[in-house]
Amino acid sequence: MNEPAFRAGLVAVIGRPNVGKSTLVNRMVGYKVSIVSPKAQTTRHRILGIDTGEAGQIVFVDTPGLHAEGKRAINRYMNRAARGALADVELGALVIEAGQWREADEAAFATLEKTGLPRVLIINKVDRIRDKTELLPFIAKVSEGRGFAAVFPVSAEKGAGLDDLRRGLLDLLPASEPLFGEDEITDRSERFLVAELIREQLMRQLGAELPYATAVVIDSFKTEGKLLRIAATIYVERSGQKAIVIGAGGTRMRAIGQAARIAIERQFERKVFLELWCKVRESWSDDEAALRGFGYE
Ligand code: GDP
Ligand code: K
Ligand code: MG
Repeated sequence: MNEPAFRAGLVAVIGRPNVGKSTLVNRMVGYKVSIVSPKAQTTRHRILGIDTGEAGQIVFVDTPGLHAEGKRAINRYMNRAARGALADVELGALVIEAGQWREADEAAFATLEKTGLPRVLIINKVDRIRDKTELLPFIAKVSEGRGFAAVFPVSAEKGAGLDDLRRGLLDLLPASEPLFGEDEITDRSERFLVAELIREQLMRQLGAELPYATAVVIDSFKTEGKLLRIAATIYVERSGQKAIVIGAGGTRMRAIGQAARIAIERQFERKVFLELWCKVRESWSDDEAALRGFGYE
């Protein structure tokens, strides 16, 4: 008998904010390629996460959740990134939360359906369902008439159901040579990942609204022997926001810097020296030139 063919292809991971798309992609590739927080719009870019095994290579395309067509340039950028992720992929994976099908899930489904791509449903956060007998009727209800080629209940956080997911996705991908090198994990640079790890702390440590007014730019990134020496600037839109990011006597800035440094050290397995600045760039999130300068293009 012939060896089963190696399979490979791109899978767009879409869904409303906070269903766990980035957590899932990180878990599948075994590396943090995409930052995670309990806030919507944590993911701003289209990011590849590459999962290579014996049987094939799944290239996950993590996306910002689709938003109502916002007025601000950053929202248009994120929507372009989310829609662009649906171009040139083999498969669309809609991620939802166990037990929930909201209007925003319906909207994400409609976007996926319009592409005409083969699609699967990933039901994440099954760890939250105490009574597992509720899961089967839920699966039946949400998959009814929606044309999913397969349905996968998983917990990205607990790592449940992920082997079945991997096998199931590979079954739906074409026989193909690998699209990326075996040891490639993402299409993003180390500089980008560092900027994102700093932004992750802003998402987590700042209050409800402020994270959306922040962007992070890496000013310098140097390897000095075993040390990684990084200088970065956090941009905000107004001076009042700068005062909040810095905090009384610089306490908040120090806490952000320390948590980011620890995260970067863990991810890159080296000692890190991180110097953080905070600057105002008026209304950067609605300024196309500023956005390009900050890496949103
Ligand atoms: P995204 O906006 O869809 O990319 O969602 P994130 O990956 O940023 O996750 C949003 C929140 O859901 C975070 O607080 C995650 O820790 C949490 N989360 C993700 N996956 C799971 C899961 O399987 N179970 C539970 N209980 N929480 C999860
Ligand atoms: K999130
Ligand atoms: Mg995300």
